[in-house]
Amino acid sequence: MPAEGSQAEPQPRGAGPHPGPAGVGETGGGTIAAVATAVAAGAGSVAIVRLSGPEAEAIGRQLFVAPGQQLWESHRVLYGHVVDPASGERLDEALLLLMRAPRSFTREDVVELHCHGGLEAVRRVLELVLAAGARRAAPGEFSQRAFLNGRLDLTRAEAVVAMITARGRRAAQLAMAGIDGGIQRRITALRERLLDQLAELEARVDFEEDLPPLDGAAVVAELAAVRAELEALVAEAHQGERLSEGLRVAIVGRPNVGKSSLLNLLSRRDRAIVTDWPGTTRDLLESDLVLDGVPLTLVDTAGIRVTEDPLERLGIERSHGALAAADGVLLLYDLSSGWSGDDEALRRLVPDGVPLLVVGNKADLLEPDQSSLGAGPVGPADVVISARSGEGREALATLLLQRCGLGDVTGLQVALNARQRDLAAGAAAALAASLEAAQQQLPWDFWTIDLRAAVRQLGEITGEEVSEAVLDRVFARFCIGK
Ligand SMILES: Nc1nc2c(ncn2[C@@H]2O[C@H](COP(=O)(O)OP(=O)(O)OP(=O)(O)O)[C@@H](O)[C@H]2O)c(=O)[nH]1
Ligand SMILES: [Mg+2]
Repeated sequence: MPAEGSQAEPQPRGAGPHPGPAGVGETGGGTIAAVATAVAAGAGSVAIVRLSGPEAEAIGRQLFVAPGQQLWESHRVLYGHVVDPASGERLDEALLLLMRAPRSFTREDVVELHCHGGLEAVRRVLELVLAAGARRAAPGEFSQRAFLNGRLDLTRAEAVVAMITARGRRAAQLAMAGIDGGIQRRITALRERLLDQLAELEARVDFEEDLPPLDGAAVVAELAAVRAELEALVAEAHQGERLSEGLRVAIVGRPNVGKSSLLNLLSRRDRAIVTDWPGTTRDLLESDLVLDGVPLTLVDTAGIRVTEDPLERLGIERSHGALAAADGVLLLYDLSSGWSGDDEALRRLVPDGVPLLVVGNKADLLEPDQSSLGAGPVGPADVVISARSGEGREALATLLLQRCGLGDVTGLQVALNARQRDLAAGAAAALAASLEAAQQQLPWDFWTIDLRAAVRQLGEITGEEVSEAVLDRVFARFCIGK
């Protein structure tokens, strides 16, 4: 396992990569290069071309001209120009950062060329680097090298991807916990507890007579405790997944109750057309926003009613579709006209199991003495708001996230991704089978079969026990340049 701070560990230059974990082969080899930053026309002030491998420095020296007495030292920034050695043409003004092995992300020699952003200069610099002998990096190949060279475990590498793709503050915080090794430490600790039990059991299989008797109840208790922790991690992973992927929330209600106004209020911009004509919204309108750190796709829908207008009818059909596809529903009604049979009928349209929040809107139109909940015409609102004045926005946000199971995620320390979650669930199931063997008082070696399977699956999470094919699949999901 990579020890924290192992970057600084002394190692002779050019000693080559550390051996990877058992059973894992090397990737293509050679020196790889890619653009490490997002590339877009006319955008981004800086773009980075990154090289890693034995030829990185030589290629850098070939293409980069640093004026004056600047020294080519590791971890020092050089100023200069990228120059085409064939034509002498200056392609860009740039900075060059050299990080010699093993003090780099990949533990190989790394050179970064910090060029100007945009498309053209960076594209030409990359082509020059490739012409000078580097090979185009495959997706995730830098991270794969870092992993194979023992710089980081698999969970840390995957957490970097989670950070890059995080859409909200809470998802980013969880990604950071993974980068810090939160997942690796939790899983490794559980795996070691299982290995301790496995060692005890296997010793008894071979040398029962020579050893003190094994306390079967203590083994069972320990396996059950690890299993419970794994199941908790699996449950939390679902929360984490929703935090990173975001929720799809549909706003539904009768015409004119203020759905589009609510979309505008929550997205803090004038996204949807609002008029006092019932039947204004005809099509689904989506808005991506972040509510209390959680990414949300809010869907405004056409007000649902019986109508002869064919266009409006099509819109209403789509409203029904949005209801079916939602992770959560805001059912809006107009407090000033009260809760009606039509609103009740709409509530019954919300599929079972979909979190629903009944929202009373236009609170600003209520008389002060009408504003308490449950009093007659005010209706069954879970929360009362005014999309016009903004009153009740915070309460609605809090309650919506609560209903969707994301109310209190401050206790969430780490979140496994889908791959890690499936393995943790598999390990928990294997432990259940092992406990079953214990319950039936089968001989020790029956306990160990599933216990060994559980240990292997946890090892696959951190990358200690993982096949090359699995690794290739994991890193192929990374972006190029990472
Ligand atoms: N007083 C008051 N008026 C509101 C409030 N919210 C919306 N309105 C008004 O109600 C009318 C309808 O608002 P919309 O947001 O277009 O309603 P909608 O539910 O999207 O309507 P459809 O698209 O036709 O289904 C507009 O005149 C809004 O200004 C509110 O909180 N208070
Ligand atoms: Mg509308």
